[in-house]
Amino acid sequence: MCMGMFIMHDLYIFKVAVIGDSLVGKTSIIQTFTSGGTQFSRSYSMTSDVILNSKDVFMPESKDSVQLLLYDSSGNSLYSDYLPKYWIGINAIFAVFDVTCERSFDSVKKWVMLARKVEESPLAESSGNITPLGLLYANKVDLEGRRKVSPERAKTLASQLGLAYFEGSAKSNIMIEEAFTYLANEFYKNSVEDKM
Ligand SMILES: Nc1nc2c(ncn2[C@@H]2O[C@H](COP(=O)(O)OP(=O)(O)O)[C@@H](O)[C@H]2O)c(=O)[nH]1
Ligand SMILES: [Mg+2]
Repeated sequence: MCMGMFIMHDLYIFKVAVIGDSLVGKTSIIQTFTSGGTQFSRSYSMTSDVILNSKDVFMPESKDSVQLLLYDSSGNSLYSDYLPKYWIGINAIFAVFDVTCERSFDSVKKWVMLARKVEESPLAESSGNITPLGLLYANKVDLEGRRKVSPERAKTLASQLGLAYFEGSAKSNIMIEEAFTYLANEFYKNSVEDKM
């Protein structure tokens, strides 16, 4: 046996809460992302409020992998006590709104605060959570003629909330891969730095 030829690669587990109003396209975004490419993906139904999806993202330089666990929530559960339980220990927020729906944009702050409240709870601290990464994703830009929320306003909100900003479309597969890859890379960089 030639043990010297064997190189261990690490797997990093990364929990992402996908949040936003009902109908903004959360499930579509996750489906577009997980069904694309060659990496393995899975979906588990947790409750009627939460579906867990997973997909591995390969880090080409180190050959490590980041396993993204994407928590998809049904928008009606904003007032549910149940949903935040699944967010304990999240590493990132993926906040979504629909550019054709002003109200979904107005809700972003509420969702982000709710997710961060969980993150700041004693339970979250005991799980060793650090300030999560996050991004704001403006969905449905394929419906440009019906757009109600300008990129400028959305970018301003993102920076107020400390979130990176992406805009695109689950339907037309625009900036979906890029958004998740951004989060996976940032998380991976932080994790590797923490280990050193
Ligand atoms: N035109 C357009 N429709 C979209 C897009 N993403 C989602 N939808 C549609 O919006 C509706 C709600 O999507 P869904 O993923 O169920 O939203 P969720 O409630 O946030 O999970 C569905 O009819 C989707 O087909 C998009 O990028 N463009
Ligand atoms: Mg959904």
